[in-house]
Amino acid sequence: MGITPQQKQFFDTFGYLVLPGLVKDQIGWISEEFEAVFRDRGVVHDGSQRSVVVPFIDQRERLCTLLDHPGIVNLISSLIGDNFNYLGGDGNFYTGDTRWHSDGFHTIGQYLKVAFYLDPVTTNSGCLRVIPGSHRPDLRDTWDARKARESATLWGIEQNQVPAIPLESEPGDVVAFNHNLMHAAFGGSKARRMFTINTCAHCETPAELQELENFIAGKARFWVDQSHSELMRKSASPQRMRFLQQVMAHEAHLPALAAKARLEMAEPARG
Ligand SMILES: O=C(O)CCC(=O)C(=O)O
Repeated sequence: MGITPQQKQFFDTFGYLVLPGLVKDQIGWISEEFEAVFRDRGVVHDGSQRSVVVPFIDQRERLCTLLDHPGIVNLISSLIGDNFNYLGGDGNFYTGDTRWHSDGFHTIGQYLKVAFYLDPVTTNSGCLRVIPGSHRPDLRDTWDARKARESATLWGIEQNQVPAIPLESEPGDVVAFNHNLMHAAFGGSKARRMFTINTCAHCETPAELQELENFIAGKARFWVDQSHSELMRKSASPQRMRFLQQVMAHEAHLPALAAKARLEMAEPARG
């Protein structure tokens, strides 16, 4: 149950792929578990700003099993290779618009986000919009699409008028995209439920490992000492452990960075 060569080619060319209904059969318990994470943590989302939990699927044993889901594992493996790294992810109640951005920019390695929207979302009610091709490193410095946040100055249009593809989705659909891809969302509710699984290709070279360690260092802003929860690791089968091991071996620098962040920040980051 992998993806077709054409879907892989589409992803490489445009930077994203939508799999309609990939987890449709499981969406009932996934939504219940989503709510349980926030309830257990005592997070009351009042709609004034984004509420976020990092790492997310790690918080509940059943959600951890999404990393064992054949459809999800096949999707990620088909896009970035076997033995990919699970990097954590976030669970969110989004509030309103998300301005144009990419999730960093990697010229080394392959970084992939898998997103699950738990409410129906359309073009003007908060679905993810993407600028196809904006993930390409060779275009980064020559194509102004990466400056979409400056649309008013550059092109005299609001951010929600920037030409883009809206990835409208129903609960149970899965949206995968390259971290480099420019994305945004407009017109969503003040309690838009969405969570992600972040991954990267298994690192083979010193430069790729350094990039991985840099990515892990960025987690300090969430005040976490490790990338995965103990629950995620303790409940892992040997099959799942393949996705955890390289990250576990390369996060020794994180606790000191998180300790520093706790001293310097009033609260963990919200994104
Ligand atoms: O759904 C949204 O509002 C934005 C999602 C996003 O920016 C992300 O996951 O990086």
